[in-house]
Amino acid sequence: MTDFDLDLMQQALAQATQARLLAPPNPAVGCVIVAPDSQILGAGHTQRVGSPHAEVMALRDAAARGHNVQGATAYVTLEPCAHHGRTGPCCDALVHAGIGRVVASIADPNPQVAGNGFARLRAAGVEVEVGPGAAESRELNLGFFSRMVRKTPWVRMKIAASLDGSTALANGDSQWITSPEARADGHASRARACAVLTGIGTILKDNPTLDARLVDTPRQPHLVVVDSRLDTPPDAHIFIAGRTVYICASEQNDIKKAALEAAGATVLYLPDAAGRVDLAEMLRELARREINEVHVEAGHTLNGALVQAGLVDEFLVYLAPKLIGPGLDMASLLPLAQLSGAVPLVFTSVSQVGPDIRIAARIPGR
Ligand code: AOF
Ligand code: ZN
Repeated sequence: MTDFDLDLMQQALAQATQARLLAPPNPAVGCVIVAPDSQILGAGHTQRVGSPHAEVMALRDAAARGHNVQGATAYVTLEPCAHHGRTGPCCDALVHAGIGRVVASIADPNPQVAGNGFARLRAAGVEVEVGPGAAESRELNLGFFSRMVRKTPWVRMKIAASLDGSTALANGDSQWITSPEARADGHASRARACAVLTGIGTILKDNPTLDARLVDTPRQPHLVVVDSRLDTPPDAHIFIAGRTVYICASEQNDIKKAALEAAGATVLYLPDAAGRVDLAEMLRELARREINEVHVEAGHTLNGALVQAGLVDEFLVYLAPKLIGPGLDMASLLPLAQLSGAVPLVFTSVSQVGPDIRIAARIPGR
C-alpha cells in the first residue's frame, strides 16, 4: 500500500462522510476511481435507501465525464456488495466496467455480503486489497456494524445539564439549560440516527417534536416512544410526515392502540416478565426493522433503566456554565455500595459548543 493509495482512501472516506445523513439504514460508503496514470476519473457516495450505492455512483460519474475506467483502481470504504438487495451487486458493476483493482477499507458485516464481494471480484481477476481506512469507515457506520454484528442498534444517549449535573429543576423546568448552539449540535446527532428514542414522561411533559429541524438534513429520524400503557395522545407533535413513530407498550389496549394507529403510529407489544417494556428486546426489534443508530433523549427514569440494563454504548453530554442546585439527575441509577460498581466510561472527545462543553464518552470496548 503506497502513500498514494492511503491518500485516495482518505478521499473515498470524505465521500462517505457526505452520505452520513442520507444513507441510513444503508451504510455511508464512498468510492473514488483512479486511472493507472493517477488521474481521478470519478467519485460518488451511497444515496438514499433503494438508490444506487457508492460504486455505481462513481462509475456513473466517470461515464458522465467521458472517462474510460478500463484497468482503473476503485477505492471504496466498504466491501462492494455481492447480493441482489434493493439494488444490483456493485462487484458485478465494477467487473463489467473493467476495473482492474479494488482497494477496500473493510469487509461488509452484512451476512449477505461478508466476503462474497471480495471473492467474486477475485474470481473475475480483479486484484483486491483490504485495510486502509478500516477504523474510520467503521466509526462512520457504528450503527450499521452494530445492527449487523450484534443484532441491536448502537445507542447514544444525549443529556443536557448544568455544570453541577442537574438536567432540570425539581419542578421539572428544563427550558433551556444549554445554549442554542448546543441544541443545534444535539439535532445533528438526531439527524445521524435512524431513530430518536424517548419516554412517555417526556411526551406528556413537553409535547416535543423530536425531529432534526435545526440542521439541514435530507432525512428525518424515526421516533420510538417507551409508553407502557399507550398514553401517548394521538394528537401529540411527534406525528410528522416522513417518519415512522413506534409506540412500545407492555399492556394491551385495543381502543388506545386503534387511536394511535389512526394517528400513524406503529404499536409494538414488548412486555417483560415484570410487565414493563422489555428494553433489550425493543432494541433487537428495532434492529430487525433496520434501525442502526438510536439517539436517546429522555428523562432520568428511562435513561437510568437503559444504563442499568447495559444498553447504552455512548453518551453525548452538554454541560452549561451554570449551577442550578438540586434538581433532576441525568440517569436514575441504583445507589452503589462501593465505587468499583461504577459504570466505567472513556471520554472520546471534549469540545466547546457556544458557551457550553460537549463531552462524548463511551463504554470501554464498544
Ligand atoms: C456497497 N456500496 O455504497 C453500500 C453498500 O438493499 P441494497 O441493494 O441497497 O443493499 C444494501 C446493503 O448493501 C447494505 O446492507 C450493505 O450490506 C451494502 N451497502 N454496499 O457495495 C455501498 N451502501
Ligand atoms: Zn453495492
